[in-house]
Amino acid sequence: MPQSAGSSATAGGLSRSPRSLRHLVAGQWRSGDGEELLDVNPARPRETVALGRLAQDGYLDEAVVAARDAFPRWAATPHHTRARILHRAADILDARAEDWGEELSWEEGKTRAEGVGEVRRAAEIFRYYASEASRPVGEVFASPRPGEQIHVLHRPVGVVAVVTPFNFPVAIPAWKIAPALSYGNTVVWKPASLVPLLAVRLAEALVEAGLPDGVLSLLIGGGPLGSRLVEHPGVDAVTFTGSTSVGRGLIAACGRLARPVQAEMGGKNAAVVLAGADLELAVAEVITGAFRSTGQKCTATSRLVVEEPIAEEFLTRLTERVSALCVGDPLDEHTDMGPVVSLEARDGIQNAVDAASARPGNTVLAGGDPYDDDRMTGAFLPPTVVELAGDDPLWREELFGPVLSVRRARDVQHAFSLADEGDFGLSAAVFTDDLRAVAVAAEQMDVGVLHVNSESAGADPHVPFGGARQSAYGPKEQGRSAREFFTRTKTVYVRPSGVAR
Ligand code: UN1
Repeated sequence: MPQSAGSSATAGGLSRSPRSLRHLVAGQWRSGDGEELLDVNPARPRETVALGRLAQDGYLDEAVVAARDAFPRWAATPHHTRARILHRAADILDARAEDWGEELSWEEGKTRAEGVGEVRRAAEIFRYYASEASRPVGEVFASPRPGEQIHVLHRPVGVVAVVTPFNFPVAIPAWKIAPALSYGNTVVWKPASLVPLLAVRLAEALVEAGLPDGVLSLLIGGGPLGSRLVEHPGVDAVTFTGSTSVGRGLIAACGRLARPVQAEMGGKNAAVVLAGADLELAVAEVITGAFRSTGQKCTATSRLVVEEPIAEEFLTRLTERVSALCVGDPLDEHTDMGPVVSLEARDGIQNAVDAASARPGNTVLAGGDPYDDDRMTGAFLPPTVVELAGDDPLWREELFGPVLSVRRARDVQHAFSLADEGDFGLSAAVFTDDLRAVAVAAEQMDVGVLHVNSESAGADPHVPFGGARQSAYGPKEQGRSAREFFTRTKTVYVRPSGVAR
């Protein structure tokens, strides 16, 4: 039985009294006196999760000045000291994972298990980058001139503006802020105003861990504040994850300023199920990829390509399982899928599904219609699968919700070319045990991340993450690639005087 949003008013263990939002500016917690900000539960939009005011204008300048002042000291702080703070922050995140994970679920709408898992994931990311600080900080090259050495040093960039999305309120900030700090940069961070509470929690963890004043500032605000931060004259580099349209605007602004920018943007990621694949495994992974986090991941599986000989059987098994998913209060332990982040997001996605199902030849295999029970007051959408007659806006446009579009392929080559259609190239999943097909996928598919026999989402902290084509701009995130963005090289020619030439 699907769970209804109203059936579990007491779900979860924490008090439901609204939390207070605050900004961290130059080492001080401030309440802000911009417009009022109401942070609501997407499952019950009349319930307030947190309350506060947007950052006022002067906060931005103060935060950037504090970050500039703190930079030389932080960059010169021994890496072990920086690493100790990151480790302590990781321990605090782990210790609070249950409570903060629950708040995350309450605020963002992903299930409680996913919320807790995300806080723990952020702790792992902090640990990884704490250790990263002990790795080599440069390379030594031979010189064509006798007696000389050429040293390439990696130095921090300076003040980094961090702009993060709503869908991973803690993990995405962690994989930007942790490397920024570990390599000796200071940070001014503007999270999505839809998930400000978890941003406050992460900043609290870092303050409690002993981060010096000014090294991190947190400003809660809307898009205009983000633009002013990105273009602020005191900022040296910008890292962004979010929508393609906002990302392109930031990239253009940074281009005008000749400012380094790293942007992770949209995806329209395909799962390709080939004849001969383990269908049980593929069904389970496609469902996880498409509907976990209510499909709100840039890496979510939003397209399915299935090879003709197994299409009927695969789609039957898939739709049966999708229709049985429990959609409801994310804090209820039986819930498989919570709401999307807001009523506006819900309506936009539903409109796109309605338009697609009205186009001739397209068939809704699961979901498709909005709820008419008590879930209709929340940002709930049913998990939806639509088989398309051919190319279609639903095949190309990122909806960022629980919608999977399907096409059938004549053969392996056709399957890979369908999967590569469109402007994005973030991730893909291929289900097969055929080594030749795996080799072709690895060689030909134009994506930044490829999974074989696992869902299209997921990113480990120690390996590069990022997309091809319109999905990303600038250096990749995570692993050693993070160093490329969060440091700049200085090439030092060292020639002792008196060397015979
Ligand atoms: C994941 O697949 O677990 O915004 C992480 C996003 C991506 C992160 C995906 N930058 O969804």
